Amino acid sequence: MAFELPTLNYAKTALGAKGMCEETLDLHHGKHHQAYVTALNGFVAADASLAGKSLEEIVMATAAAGGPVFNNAGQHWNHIVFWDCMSPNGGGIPGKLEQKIIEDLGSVAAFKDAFKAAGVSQFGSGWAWLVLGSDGKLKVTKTANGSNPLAEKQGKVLLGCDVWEHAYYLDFRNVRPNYIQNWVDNLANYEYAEAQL
Ligand code: MN3
Repeated sequence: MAFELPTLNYAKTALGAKGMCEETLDLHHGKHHQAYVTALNGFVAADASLAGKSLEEIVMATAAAGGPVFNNAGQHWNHIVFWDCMSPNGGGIPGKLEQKIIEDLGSVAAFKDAFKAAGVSQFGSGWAWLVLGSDGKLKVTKTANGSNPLAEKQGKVLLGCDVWEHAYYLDFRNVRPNYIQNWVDNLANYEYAEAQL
């Protein structure tokens, strides 16, 4: 069965007051993400060894070699997470997650600084992540291009923020630090993150 573009849990106008406009979501979801899905389906149709595999299985199977199948499968997986990691009611951190952040990362401010630093220091395109490591501790990581914590065995993803230019250029122009700051302050769906614990 072919992979499909997921439906957003909110209207494309719903994040405008939070710093992500309708045109950004229109292009990012409807064009960029759709292009990854279309490309991935083309590769699967042309390669019997990929047929019937889940998205996670394709990401894991192609992680070591990299290349176009991995890039498009990784980006499909990353964007499925990304849409769920934002909310029109984003920004508020529920108590259980807040306590875990304080225990493992020092403070909410320290978490936000680390997340912003990860995203800003990702040279070129990539992602910033909040993950639960195999040691049971939260950590902030980053990955390049279409890679992700699944492929790099960094842990279970709680939050993922797209720092490719297409994610922020209409709303924040070239100023990636402001996009990420706004993302952790106003857009991030911490209820989703807490539910992953
Ligand atoms: Mn993207």
